[in-house]
Amino acid sequence: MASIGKISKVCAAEVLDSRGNPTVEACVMLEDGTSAGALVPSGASTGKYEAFEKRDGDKGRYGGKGTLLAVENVNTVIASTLCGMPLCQTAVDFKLICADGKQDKSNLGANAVLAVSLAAARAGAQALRIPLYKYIGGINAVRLPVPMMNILNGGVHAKNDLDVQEVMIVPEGFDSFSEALRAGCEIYHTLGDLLSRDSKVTSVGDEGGFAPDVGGLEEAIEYILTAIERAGYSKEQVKIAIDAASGEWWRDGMYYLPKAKKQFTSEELCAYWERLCDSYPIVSIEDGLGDDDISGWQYMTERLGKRVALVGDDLFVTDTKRLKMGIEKGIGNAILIKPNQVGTLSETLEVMRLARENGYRTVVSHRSGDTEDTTIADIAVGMNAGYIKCGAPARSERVAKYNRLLRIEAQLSCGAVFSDNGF
Ligand code: 2PG
Ligand code: MG
Repeated sequence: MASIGKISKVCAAEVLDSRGNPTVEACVMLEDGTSAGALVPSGASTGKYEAFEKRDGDKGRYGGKGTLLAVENVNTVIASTLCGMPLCQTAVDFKLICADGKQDKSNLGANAVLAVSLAAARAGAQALRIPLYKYIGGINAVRLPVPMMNILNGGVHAKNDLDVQEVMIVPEGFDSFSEALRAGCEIYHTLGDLLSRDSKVTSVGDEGGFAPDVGGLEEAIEYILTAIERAGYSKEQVKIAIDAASGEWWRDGMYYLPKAKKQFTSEELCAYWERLCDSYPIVSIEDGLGDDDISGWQYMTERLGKRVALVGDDLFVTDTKRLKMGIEKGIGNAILIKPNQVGTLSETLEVMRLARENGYRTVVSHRSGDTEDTTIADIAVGMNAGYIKCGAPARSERVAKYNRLLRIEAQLSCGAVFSDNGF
């Protein structure tokens, strides 16, 4: 039987993400010759409690965004910490956490740490000759996630007039992942046709969704609903989700929408979300309020928590302590999972387990600056997450995740389960 040997080499290099910014690619090699790599993504609307992403700060190189320091940390400190130890994921991640020593991983950089953590997992799976999702979840890893496809971009991801960052379709009323994905692609293409018919721009934002000027969120949703219908699907099959990323609007206890030039209190913003849910088939609102507006989140959860998923992204930052705080205070009912918000695979899986035990739904997510790395697809299946958010079916760094899920579905064959419970 195949077994996992000791780590013989750890190294890294600076490569590029989908915005042309540097990021870290790490490689872990084992004594038996197994070798695997992983790349880390990078966010734009980052929460203030996220783990620290190390950048060189040298303005003469990539505007200060170089990752040579993080790469150097992998090639020196991390390599000497891990080389010679047997590859056990939790032990590797524990050593990484200790080698950094800071809660936010600001010594070595969460980008350095995560690249190695994910590469170690890939090497482990490869050594055992099993797919990564099985390495993560064993024989329980059978559920394909419902894709939450961000087909209309705004906020800091696009230079249009929409303040809300993401308007997504959620094709959950289908028998299989591939049929759900097909519906999502057809709706995306139909939306493009509708926009160009109305002489709107069909250029795309960072996550591949269209980024037209639409005169507000309601109009954006109306366009999408028309696209769903024109593509031959119903509102029962395909729902709507939004990521407000409202932390970007929060200043001195108020929400200031920079593009619409409107301002709201927490209660007014909640009332707005409620009206929106009354009018449209919305199943999920992510970061409907900001990460420090805890009393606002309590109010929003009381008001809306029974009818929609209230997803904490910047609120929980994939962090066990933040989620525990949320559970205690009764805020939100779902958590976005981004491995680079916390820095290791083990911590990512731990927060997913905590969420499950406490009835919070999990949505595994890409970042707006992403790469060809598809690890999040395997995490979603390995942990039976239920949902994945990885952008529009456009741009290879997004499509790579969908393609990986198509391959996993084919591999699982009739053993594949597609989410049947819906938000
Ligand atoms: C989000 C993400 C991904 P970013 O807010 O959910 O869609 O954006 O990576 O810029 O934080
Ligand atoms: Mg978000």
